[in-house]
Amino acid sequence: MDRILVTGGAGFIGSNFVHHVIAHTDARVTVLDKMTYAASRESLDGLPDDRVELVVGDVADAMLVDELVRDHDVVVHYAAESHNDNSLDDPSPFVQTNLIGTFSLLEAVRKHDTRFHHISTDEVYGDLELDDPKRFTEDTPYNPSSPYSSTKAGSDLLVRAWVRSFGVRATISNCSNNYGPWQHIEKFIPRQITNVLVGIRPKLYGTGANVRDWIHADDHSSAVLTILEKGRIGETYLIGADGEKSNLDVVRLILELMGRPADDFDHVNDRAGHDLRYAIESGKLRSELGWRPTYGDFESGLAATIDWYRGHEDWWRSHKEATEAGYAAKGQ
Ligand code: NAD
Ligand code: TDX
Repeated sequence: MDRILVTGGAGFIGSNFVHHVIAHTDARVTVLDKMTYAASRESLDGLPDDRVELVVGDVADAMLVDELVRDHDVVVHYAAESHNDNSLDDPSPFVQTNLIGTFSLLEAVRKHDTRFHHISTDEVYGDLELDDPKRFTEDTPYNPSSPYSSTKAGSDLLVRAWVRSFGVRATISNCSNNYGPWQHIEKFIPRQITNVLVGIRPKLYGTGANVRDWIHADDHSSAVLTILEKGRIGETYLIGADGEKSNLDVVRLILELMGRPADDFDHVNDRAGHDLRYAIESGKLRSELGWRPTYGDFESGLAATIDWYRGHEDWWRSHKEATEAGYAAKGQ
């Protein structure tokens, strides 16, 4: 693992992984990123120039992808359109990047016999009832709900088919909801933190009973590196940190940690097709590969994330107004 190509490495989770790889291995990293609205060059600040290179380009550009894959030992594929609400407004870039982009990478790793790891989401499994004792496992049938999750599910199935039909050396991981620094403020947790910081009441979709299973992005990165180092080719691993919380509880905790009354939020229009609950059973990753999360305590991870947004207003302030205007137009 001398040369790793990380697609989407200037996004929230991909950039976290690049920092993790530089800190914990001797590998050199090339980031391939289209630098969409969701990317941030600052998230790659402080990395050594002689070990990290940024190539601005599209994962769906087959010629560029082929040239880059040829020169790398491993590809870790984070690049995606990632926001459910955007996929409801316009699914087209989701189909293009998440499906065609994954296809072009698979064709290149097939040609050059390159190790491939595909980053995916628990949303491919659809949702669970609030009182369902079961959680998602590697054997749960696919049942995605949104344009976003259906394109991620389709990309997973492409990877599985390329493993079986062409012997591509690939693994897949499906992770639960991430939080931490550098997450775009369109997403739930940073949206509410930055709302409080600028004096807007947090906005909860529907009743707020929906449950998400939270994991810190640092723990996601350590899990992915563990899979690259020890994972079995052809296998899927679910990544989760037993962090189930209702959205209502998360909003109340953010308000409490920021010194605001716990009821100082608004209920707004619900998301169409809103998944009720995600929950991950990550026993396979833990027992087979020995991975453990380090952020056992969501509250302290959240408090650190709040501090980070407080200290990085220069990073998010310029796009706060436009992000909120987009939501306001939908009554959200
Ligand atoms: P993000 O939106 O913050 O970052 C995505 C990155 O991909 C951006 O830097 C963007 O510029 C880049 N990108 C988009 N289209 C591209 C293209 N055509 N070519 C090259 N680069 C392109 O997303 P994120 O939250 O960091 O998610 C990264 C990956 O992790 C995605 O595959 C997502 O499905 C998966 N995932 C996310 C979560 C989560 O909670 N955020 C959970 C599980 C899995
Ligand atoms: O303002 C809001 N109010 C609100 O109640 C927003 C933006 C969201 N929500 C709700 C919707 C969800 O139930 O909060 C929950 C989390 O919403 P998002 O941050 O949009 O995440 P989600 O839709 O769960 O998807 C995330 O986790 C899985 C990532 O965005 C995906 O990329 C990942 O695959």
